Amino acid sequence: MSTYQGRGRIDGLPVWDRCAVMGVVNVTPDSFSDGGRWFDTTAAVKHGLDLVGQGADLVDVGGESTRPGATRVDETEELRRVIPVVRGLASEGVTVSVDTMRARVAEQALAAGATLVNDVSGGLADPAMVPTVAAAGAPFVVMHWRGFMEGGSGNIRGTYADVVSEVVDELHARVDAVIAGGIAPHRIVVDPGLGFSKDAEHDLTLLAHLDRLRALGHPVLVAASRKRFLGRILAGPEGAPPPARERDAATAAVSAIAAHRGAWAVRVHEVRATADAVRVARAVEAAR
Ligand code: PMM
Repeated sequence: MSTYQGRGRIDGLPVWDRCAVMGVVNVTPDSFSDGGRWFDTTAAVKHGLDLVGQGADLVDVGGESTRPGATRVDETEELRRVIPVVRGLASEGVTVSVDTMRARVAEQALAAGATLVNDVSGGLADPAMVPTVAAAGAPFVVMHWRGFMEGGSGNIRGTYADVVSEVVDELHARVDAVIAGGIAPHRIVVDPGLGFSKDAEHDLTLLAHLDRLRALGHPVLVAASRKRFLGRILAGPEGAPPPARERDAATAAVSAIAAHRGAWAVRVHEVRATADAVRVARAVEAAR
């Protein structure tokens, strides 16, 4: 028996019979894991198509780095980076998600063919975001967010007595607000926001309790790809963390775990191994 129905269905998106794979295209010069590599429309579209060829079910296009200490790009520049890439991928039939905190970027991306809005601030950074997504009738990712991360640690505001309960409660409140703002419940995805105002212990604890996030009743997106907590695990207590691009096998391991635990989708930079991981998880589920 498949546990698929437990992942949830999202109005406005295709249905996959397993954990979906969201490939990442960062059209930025400075993302921590792949900054600068796809900072050109043609290269970014080609990269997105390559990710689909490798097994991505949808492609997440972002034009602003969210890494700690990153300065915000202005809206005009974000639009310039993102919209042609969204249009190029959507015109090839790719299901595109737009990773933005700005309503105007979301609106124009949806007009250019994007299907899903992925906002790491869960609608908090731009008060126009929720009404815009509601008016468009688009699916919306609500990530757990405690504000912009200044400085180098990424853990400002990251004090928790009980990280799982606090993240679940804060996401619950955010989901209620987003629904009150007019976004239909069946269009809402939740995301624990790994690495956002969280340290490695917090990220691991959240992954270990994915069931508590699923109990919110919305599909869960897990975005662990190449993140700092994986560097910490691989380094061991004394060692230096390997660079972001050497964390892909660890990322695929998280993908298998997240898929097995009922995540709706995993967001990854390197798709091939994760595409295999979610298929293995699906086969194991089907054998139950
Ligand atoms: N993390 C990053 C960017 N976008 N979106 C969601 N929904 N969840 C995340 O955890 C998330 C995100 C930062 O990673 P990147 O700079 O490698 O893309």
